[in-house]
Amino acid sequence: MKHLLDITTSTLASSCRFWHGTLASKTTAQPKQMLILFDQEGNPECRLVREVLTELNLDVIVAPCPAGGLNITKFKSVFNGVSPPMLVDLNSPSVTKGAIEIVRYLFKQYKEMQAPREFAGILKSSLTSKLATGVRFGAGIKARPSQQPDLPLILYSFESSPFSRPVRERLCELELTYILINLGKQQFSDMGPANFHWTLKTYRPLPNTKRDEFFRRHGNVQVPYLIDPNTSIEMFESKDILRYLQQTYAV
Ligand SMILES: N[C@@H](CCC(=O)N[C@@H](CS)C(=O)NCC(=O)O)C(=O)O
Repeated sequence: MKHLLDITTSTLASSCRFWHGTLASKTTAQPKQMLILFDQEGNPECRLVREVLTELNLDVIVAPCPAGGLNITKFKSVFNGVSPPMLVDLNSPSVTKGAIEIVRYLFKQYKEMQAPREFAGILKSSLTSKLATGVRFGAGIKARPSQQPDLPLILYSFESSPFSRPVRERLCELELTYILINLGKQQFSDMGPANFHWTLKTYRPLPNTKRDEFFRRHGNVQVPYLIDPNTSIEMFESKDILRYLQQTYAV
């Protein structure tokens, strides 16, 4: 029942944002060094950045900074009181702070264009993003006591995915650093849940994409999908992943 409520409010949160963070560009090229995002999953500004990362099809190392946790204290002392979101790009190299500046930077650096109007109009976006945080009752904002693994976890997801959001929230609350592999939708037949695709033919992702690689490995595309190199587990199903994170890392 709790999980059903979770998925329902997560779907509502995506609707508040008009399902931004669903579609992804067809290019799959990633920068040499993975981008690093200092993030707080439930923070309205951080959401705007993650939407753009999905849409530009960029993967990122997420360093979660929930309120009241150890990371945010370190983060604020090193970066002079700045709050997330903050993006570190070792390729340029550069450090960019705040949603507006990061969104502009990402479009300029990785799409060679100015941010489109809907992203530049950050005020409207931030209101709907605050609403999205509200319908999730502030999940993914405050730290929960946790024990830390040696290696970052790996999560396949895309920003608006209602099943992936509760997993990202829990990763954030437990301050677990993870590599976020974005598998946004690149064609019409990618739409829909994992067990149904909008095509009369046999479903295939676009060739030579991250989705295609995932499909070849698993015979389908489904997110969330978690890999934990610390325990060698790999798993589908949001409910099972949430239980696993709680049992393995919450104290
Ligand atoms: N029962 C699964 C459902 C997962 C699911 O349907 N995920 C959607 C995204 S929200 C998906 O993978 N859709 C297929 C796709 O993106 O190609 C769970 O709870 O994790």
